[in-house]
Amino acid sequence: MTDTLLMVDIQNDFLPGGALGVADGDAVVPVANRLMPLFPAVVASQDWHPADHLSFAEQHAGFKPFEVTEVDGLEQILWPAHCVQGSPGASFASALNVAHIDYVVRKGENRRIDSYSAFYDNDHRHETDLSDILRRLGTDRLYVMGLATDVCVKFTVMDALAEGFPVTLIVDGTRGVNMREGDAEAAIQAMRAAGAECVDSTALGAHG
Ligand code: VGL
Ligand code: ZN
Repeated sequence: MTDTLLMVDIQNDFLPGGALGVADGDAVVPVANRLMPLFPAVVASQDWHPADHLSFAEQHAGFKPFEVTEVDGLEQILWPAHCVQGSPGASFASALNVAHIDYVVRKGENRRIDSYSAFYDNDHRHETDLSDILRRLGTDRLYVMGLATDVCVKFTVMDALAEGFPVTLIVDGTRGVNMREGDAEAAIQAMRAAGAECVDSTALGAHG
């Protein structure tokens, strides 16, 4: 039985003080560092945008961060510029033990479309290598943690379940953007309703 740990977007820009800082986001780093050695395989996703990505508010005259518009007919939340390819903010959290990461999956590289899920872009047109990697590893269950609960973690978990991977969400290994109060809690409930098992990291020991 192979359990794979998937760490979603644990990058400097999503930590407090970062370009799109998530409150208490740095709290997931020690959880990740404790869990990685317990898993036979560790995959990390990395939000990886070109500097002119159309999810950035600054690319849309008259719009401010966290306002909503449309890009190519698809609703787009406008974010502060973040995770620009090669920038320090796009690097994995400085305190993250990156030596334990076996595979990195980058997403959000196409200027015209955002990619919350680590599997697909938001229009489900382009697929990353994540499914292939998980199948090659023989993944029987995917353990998911990271940032942010109500954005990239949620979309990744929903796609993982749709791809047929049983999912365990490591709840204390996630933190949310909470654009509206309660978003992260609602996201956890939605993931649970879709079939994800929810656990606390302290319940996890060594994994085959
Ligand atoms: C994310 C907003 C924009 C995330 C990425 O990783 O949750 N959120 N890009
Ligand atoms: Zn992004």
